[in-house]
This record gives sequence, structure tokens and C-alpha cells, in this order.
Amino acid sequence: MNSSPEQVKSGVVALIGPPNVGKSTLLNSLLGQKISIVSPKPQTTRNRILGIVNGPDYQIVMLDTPGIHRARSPLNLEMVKIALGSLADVDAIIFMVDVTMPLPHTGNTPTSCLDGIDKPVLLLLNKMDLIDKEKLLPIISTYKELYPFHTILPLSAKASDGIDLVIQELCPLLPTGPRLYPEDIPTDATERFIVAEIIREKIFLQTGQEIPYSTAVTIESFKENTAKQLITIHATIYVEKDSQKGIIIGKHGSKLKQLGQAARKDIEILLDQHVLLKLWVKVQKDWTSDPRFLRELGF
Ligand code: GDP
Ligand code: K
Ligand code: MG
Repeated sequence: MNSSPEQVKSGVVALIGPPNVGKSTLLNSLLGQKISIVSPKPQTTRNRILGIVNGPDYQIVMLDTPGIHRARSPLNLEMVKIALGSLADVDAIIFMVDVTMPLPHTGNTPTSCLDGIDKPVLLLLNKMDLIDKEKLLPIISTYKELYPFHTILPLSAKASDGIDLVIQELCPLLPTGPRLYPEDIPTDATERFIVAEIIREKIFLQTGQEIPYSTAVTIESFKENTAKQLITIHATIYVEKDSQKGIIIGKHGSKLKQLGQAARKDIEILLDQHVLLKLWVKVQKDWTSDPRFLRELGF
């Protein structure tokens, strides 16, 4: 017998804001699982990462995005375009800021990207674990003057503190209808994509200066040996210069080994199987400003 699909609060929410405020951390906390990579460095997230947050009577499709900033390089311009482009077909928007950052002032209004947007915007004041509660009121009044936010909520995404309220505030803003995605998948991203992202995250965490920003990762092959419960993954790390290749490889390959070990641990959790990870490092001269290579990477 054909029964009509269950009606729930079901819609799409874009998660935007300046770099490094904790957007990807919030997505992972809401999912109870790491889908979007996180690091203390800005511009870690380069793509739109779709996470599917399910509850008994709701499904929130959340779009994590790259940080919105004054971009200069072609790669960073593409990233900001992805973030702003995510605002088009959503039911609501989360704008997140970091309460430890200086407050906005004339000439620096992070909310200018919301001008002319005709959708409810929730302001999330993140990293509340890092400041005293009495500092909150002036922050709230500053942002209230800046933009007519639908709601303002303090939280700590990292500690998952206050995230239930985010869901509670979002649900009434969503249309009623069937779930847009099956209930048992956390993302529309492929395993290959997430694996490449995990490798990139380790590079963000374990290398300094310009190296993370000059690095891209592609997966060359992904071979499953069911009998041995083993997946063999070959990945290429692209850098922009010969000198960067040396740094990523390290003395006698020590850096590459360290990166591979950290990545493999997370990939094994993701895939729930043993993983053999082989990493290669290649120089792709100045790829961050090469439109053809950016297209190859999917930008
Ligand atoms: P995004 O660039 O906005 O996606 O930010 P990330 O999620 O990558 O987080 C940037 C940094 O802030 C990381 O080092 C996170 O661990 C940290 N972070 C995120 N949320 C919180 C929080 O609620 N409290 C604290 N103390 N740190 C946080
Ligand atoms: K970050
Ligand atoms: Mg991010």
C-alpha cells in the first residue's frame, strides 16, 4: 500500500559568517559526527558542505560554507562566491560570529553581505566558553543595531552548549513537508571527498605559514578488498612550489608519514574499515591562481 510521506519541519539553512568563527564545528556538533573539517586557521573550509540534521519531527539541511572575507586570490574569490551563492535557495540563514573578536565598527560591518536578503537570519554568538557572561550584553546591543536579526543566541559550538536552542529556533522557520533526504545519511558528500578533506585538515593542523593555503588534495584511487576488510587509498597532495614539496615531505619523509598517520586514523573511523593510505606530493605551479586547475578541482 502506498502511504504518503511523513510531514515534518523540513528545509534548508545556510551557515555563514567570517572565517574561523566555528561554523564547521557547529555543523559537526549538530550531526554528532565529523563531516566538515576544522582547524584554528581561517579558510579551512573551501566548499559548500551539506549536513543533514534529523529529528523526530524535523530535518534541517544545513549548508556549511567558506568564511566571508575580502578575498584577493582567485581561489579565495571562488570560496567567497560559494558562501554568498548558498544564500539563494534557503529557508533561513545562520550568521555566526566569534564573541572574542573585536566588535564591528564603521568601515568593518561583517553583516553587509546580508543587505537586501529577504530571509530570517539568526545571529549565533559563538565561543561563549571563552568570555565572561557579563560581556554579552554590549555585544548583543551592537549587533542589534547592525541588522534586524530574527533571534540572537549565545552558544559554544565546540562544547555543544546551546545547540538545542538553535534547532528549536530554526524549526518554526521551515516549511512543513516530507524530508528532503533519507534519514540515515549525514551528508551528500562522497566518501572520496571527505577523505580528501581529512588529509587537507591534517595539513592545516600540522604545517605552518603559507603551506596549508598552497595545498590541494585529490583522491586517485579507492580500492576495497572486502575479504581483507581493507581499503587502499591513493591520494595526491598538490603544492605550488618545489620548496613546499620539500616541507610537506620532510626529512627522510618524516612529515608526510606523520600527516598520513593522522589522516589514516580519522579515515578509518569514517569508513569503519582498515585503511592503507598512500600519499604522493606533486608541484602544480601557482595553482591557486590557475583557473584551469581550479576548475579541475571543482571550483
Ligand atoms: P570556521 O572557519 O568558521 O568553520 O571555524 P572552525 O569550525 O574551523 O573553528 C575554528 C576554530 O575555532 C577551531 O580551532 C575550533 O576548534 C574553534 N572553535 C569552534 N567553536 C568553538 C567554541 O565554541 N569554543 C571555542 N573555545 N573554540 C571553538
Ligand atoms: K577554520
Ligand atoms: Mg569551516
